[in-house]
Formats: sequence, structure tokens, C-alpha cells
Amino acid sequence: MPTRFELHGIALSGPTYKVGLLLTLSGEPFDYMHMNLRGGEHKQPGYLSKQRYGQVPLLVDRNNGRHLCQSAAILEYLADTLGKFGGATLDERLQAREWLYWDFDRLAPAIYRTRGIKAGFRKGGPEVLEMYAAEAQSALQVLDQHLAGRNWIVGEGVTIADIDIYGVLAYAGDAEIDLAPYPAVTAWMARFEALDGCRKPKDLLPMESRAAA
Ligand SMILES: N[C@@H](CCC(=O)N[C@@H](CS)C(=O)NCC(=O)O)C(=O)O
Repeated sequence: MPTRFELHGIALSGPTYKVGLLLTLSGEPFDYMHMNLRGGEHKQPGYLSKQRYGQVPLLVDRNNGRHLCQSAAILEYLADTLGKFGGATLDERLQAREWLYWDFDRLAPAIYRTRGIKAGFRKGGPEVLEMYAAEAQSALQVLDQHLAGRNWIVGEGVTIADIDIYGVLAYAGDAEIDLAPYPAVTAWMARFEALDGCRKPKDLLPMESRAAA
């Protein structure tokens, strides 16, 4: 039987990492297709017909031919279809979704874009870096207060909220954002990293295409 999932992305992409992380934590094998972004592969009509935004990641579910875009929406889809990490109740599910929206509004831009500037992928001078540092700080304060006295972001178990937000904070070091002032966040990250199947970005996605083992 062919592998169910096909993930298109690049190893350096945080949003691609999040999707690979959920699949890996679920023990779900996937074929990985490296995209040549420098060569503009993601802007070719064939790819655009599956990923309208011309971005990575793209997840293909071969069981039903669906093409899924936007990492947060993909996490929700996988939680639904695999019956994992979606939250134990409707309220938990709604809260997890709230955190996904919050992440892409408040946390991810500051961390991912600072990382991009530091790595030379994005342009940005000291004022921009200062703005993102302040945004990251304010988002991290919210998260730290929320996590104080809790093991996971929502309810009693790991949900897509944890996977999504870990998938951003895994790059805090690259962005040179110090997490030491946020002890509840660092304790939660250590708990997350101890999960079976958890891999750091550099250990999860290869620099080339790879068929599922
Ligand atoms: N909101 C999107 C963001 C995806 C994204 O920013 N992808 C980047 C790589 S990390 C990309 O494809 N950049 C190329 C482009 O936008 O042309 C998601 O979460 O999937």
C-alpha cells in the first residue's frame, strides 16, 4: 500500500517542520518532497494548482486526493483525520484553535522573521529587529503566564496548540531570542522534547526528497 501522506516543503521552513512534527509524533510515515524554492518550483502552474498560495508546506492525503495548505489548517486536518492531538472535548478543540490563530498573529511573525533576518533570508535593520523583539517578548509573557501551573497549553494532554507553538519556539535560538526569562515556557518545551517521536528541526526534515522508511 502506498504511503498515505506526501509532504512538500523545505528543511528550513518552520511551517513545514510543524506538519512533519505532527506526523512524526503520530508515528505516521510520509514521503517527503523537497521543493526548490530558489529555482521557483513553488510558483510553477502544476504546483500552484495544488497550493494556491505558492508556498510550502503542501500536504497531499493520498487516501482521498486532498491537497492541504497553510500549516495551522493542516494540523487541524491531521488532528481530525488521525484522531490525535485535537483535544479531548469541543471546548478543548476550540481553545486549541484559538492558540493557533494567536500564534500566527502574535508569536510566529516575530520569531520566524527575526530568524530570517539573522540568517540573511529577509531584509531588516535594527528598528525592525527591535520591533520584533518587543512583539516576541509580549507574546512570550502571555504564554508564560498561561503555562504556569500547567503541563500543556490546552487540557491535560498534547494538542495541536503545543505542536504549533513548539514549531515556532524551536527556532527561538536561531532568532537569538532568550527564553530564560520565561520559566514556564522553558519547562513546557523540555516536556515537549521528551515526547516519543519529538525531533528538533535539523533532525526531522532532510535537504532532499526522501521516501517514507
Ligand atoms: N502561513 C503559511 C506560511 C508559509 C510560508 O511562509 N512558507 C514560506 C517558507 S517558510 C514560503 O513558502 N515562502 C516562499 C514564498 O512565500 O514565496 C503556513 O503556515 O503554511
